[in-house]
Order: sequence, then structure tokens, then C-alpha cells
Amino acid sequence: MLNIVLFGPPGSGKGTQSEKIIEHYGLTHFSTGDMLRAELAAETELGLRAKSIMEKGELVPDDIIIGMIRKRITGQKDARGFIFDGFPRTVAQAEALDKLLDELGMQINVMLGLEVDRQELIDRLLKRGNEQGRSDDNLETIENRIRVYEDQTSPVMGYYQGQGKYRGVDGIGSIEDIFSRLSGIIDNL
Ligand code: B4P
Repeated sequence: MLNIVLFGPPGSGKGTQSEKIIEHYGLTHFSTGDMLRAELAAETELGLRAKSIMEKGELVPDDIIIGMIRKRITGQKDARGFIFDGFPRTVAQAEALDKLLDELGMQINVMLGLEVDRQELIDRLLKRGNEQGRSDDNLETIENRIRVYEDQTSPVMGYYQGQGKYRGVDGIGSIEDIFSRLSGIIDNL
């Protein structure tokens, strides 16, 4: 079984590269951002709670996120493997994921980190905001998302480095070139 955490700041291309990895390796996708947006669109209680948090660029509380993953991962024992996209975003989420996978007799094989500089992140997300109208893709929220990433999410890298599982990849270039860098690592695991 191949279990990958795809890591990086907002706008680094996690969602974009996840699609290519899923297609190539047949993994099951867990994107907490997509799950939250689906809850929001369906106007569930959880979605309504998450809406204002996401619009400010803050993190949705760990217990909600961990509960969402737990619910969806159970009963997936026949999957070829999982790709976690945008999760874990705090050290508490990373610890909870390890515990959950341990209960299921699995573990994370690698964390792939997309490394992209701040100005490129802002440019990409502003462009998406113009094209797709996502309400968290405006300058004020983008800057807060990057701040939240630096404060609360970047320590997750150290967590996996401590387990010898972190591999950083240059996240600038064409989508195909970045995918080749990622698959070069995956194929050699
Ligand atoms: P996410 O949905 O995870 O979104 P993201 O980090 O902003 O984007 P991603 O890195 O996936 O970038 P993408 O490929 O789309 O999170 C949204 C919000 O949900 C968070 O702010 C938070 O509030 C909440 N949330 C989610 N998970 C959570 C958790 N675990 N705990 C707590 N809260 C959570 O790419 C961005 C843009 O760049 C796209 O337009 C794309 O086309 C473009 N792009 C991609 N690759 C490119 C390339 N190589 N060159 C040029 N452009 C590129």
C-alpha cells in the first residue's frame, strides 16, 4: 500500500498534482479542502460552521477535520493507497492521522513537499480568484492563509522530517515537469 501526504503552502499546487498522482497510481484522494467545500455547498451544519473560518483563511478546528477523515477512511481497506491533500495541517492532525492509520495497520510512506515562493503563491491564487471566484482567493485572505501556514502548518514538515519521511520538490515550472519530479521520488520508494 502506498500512502502519500502532499504538502505545501496554499496555492503550491497540491490539488493540481493530486489529480495527476491519482490518475497515474490509482490512489484514493482525501482533500480536506474539497470535503469542506462540499459541506459548504450542501449547507450542512458543519459547512455553515466552516464557512466564516475559511473565508478568513483560518484553519477549521482539528476535531472536525479528524472526524471527517476518520469517517471516510474506515471501510477503505481494499484501496491501493491514499493521497492526503491539504491534510494534516497541524501537528495535532499529523499525530491523529498516525494513530488512525496504526489502528488500520497502515502508515504514511512519504510526505512530498511542494516548495514555492511567496510571490508566486499570491499570483497564482489571485489569478484563480479572478477566474473561478473562490471567496478565499482575495489578497487579504491569501496573505492570512500564508501566515497561518507559516505559524501552524509548517511545523508538520518537521514532524515528518523527524520520521525521515519528508522529501521536498521544486514546485515552480510546468505542471508536467513538477509531476515528473514527484513521480521520480514515488517510483523509487
Ligand atoms: P485547500 O483547498 O487545501 O486549498 P489550497 O491550499 O489553497 O490550495 P492547493 O495547494 O491545493 O492549490 P491548487 O492546486 O488548487 O484549503 C482551503 C481552506 O480550507 C483552508 O484555507 C482552510 O480554511 C480549510 N482547510 C482545508 N484543509 C484543512 C485542514 N486539514 N485543517 C484545517 N482547515 C483546513 O493550486 C492553486 C492555483 O495554482 C490553481 O489555480 C492552479 O491552477 C494553479 N497552479 C497549480 N500548479 C501550477 C503551476 N505549476 N504553475 C502555475 N500555476 C499553477
